[in-house]
Amino acid sequence: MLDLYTDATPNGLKISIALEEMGLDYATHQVFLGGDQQTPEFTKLNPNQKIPVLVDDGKIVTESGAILLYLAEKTGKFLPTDPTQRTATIEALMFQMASVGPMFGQYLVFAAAWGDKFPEVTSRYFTEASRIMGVLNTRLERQDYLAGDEFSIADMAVAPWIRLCGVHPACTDLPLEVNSNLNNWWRRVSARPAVQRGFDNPTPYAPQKQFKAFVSAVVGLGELHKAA
Ligand SMILES: N[C@@H](CCC(=O)N[C@@H](CS)C(=O)NCC(=O)O)C(=O)O
Repeated sequence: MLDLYTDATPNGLKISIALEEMGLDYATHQVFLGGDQQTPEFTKLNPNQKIPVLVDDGKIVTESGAILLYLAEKTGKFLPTDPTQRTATIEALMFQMASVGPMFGQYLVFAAAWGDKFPEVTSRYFTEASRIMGVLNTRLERQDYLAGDEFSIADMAVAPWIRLCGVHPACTDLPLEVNSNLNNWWRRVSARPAVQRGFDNPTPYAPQKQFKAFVSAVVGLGELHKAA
């Protein structure tokens, strides 16, 4: 049995997409990121106190990139066996983990959580997230998917971040339409029924509850941080 500890955030949704695309049975345990990630029970699953976490018959896997690789190995799906294509897939996945996620994440922290209190910092991350979208656009010049001609775990990793351009108020100015290869890729990927099911699991908490609690617990503006 697969147990997914998660929430409706980009890193969590990557894994919902993978589980849906791979046709695996799993139970979803929604973690409220307003502090439940800091409980002793959750910290036992992930000492880094972040979702997602996958538990496969007692085996715990953390870090969304590692979980995607684990599931791809387990099912033999969405990670090519050909060495060149496999390397391209891992390369694109690492680019997501090291660049797309952290830069979009920091942009959101300064644009939304800090309410653009430090415009120079917001601008630095907006510029960097925009540049990264250009890199993805270039990668997609001669191929339909991020690692080649086949949809892979690299596409699953990037999709929830690009989705933000349509759903998060702070992200609507990010340059999706002008990066037409990336925009076309987004249309292709987001049209997949399993990707859509992944985006819907879990159902997000009400935005006010989610946002306030997350800012308080995580971003350094709340009681939990003062005590630390
Ligand atoms: N590198 C980690 C990052 C995970 C991560 O940042 N998760 C966020 C949600 S998207 C989280 O749990 N934040 C809660 C916190 O930082 O306390 C991964 O890819 O799994």
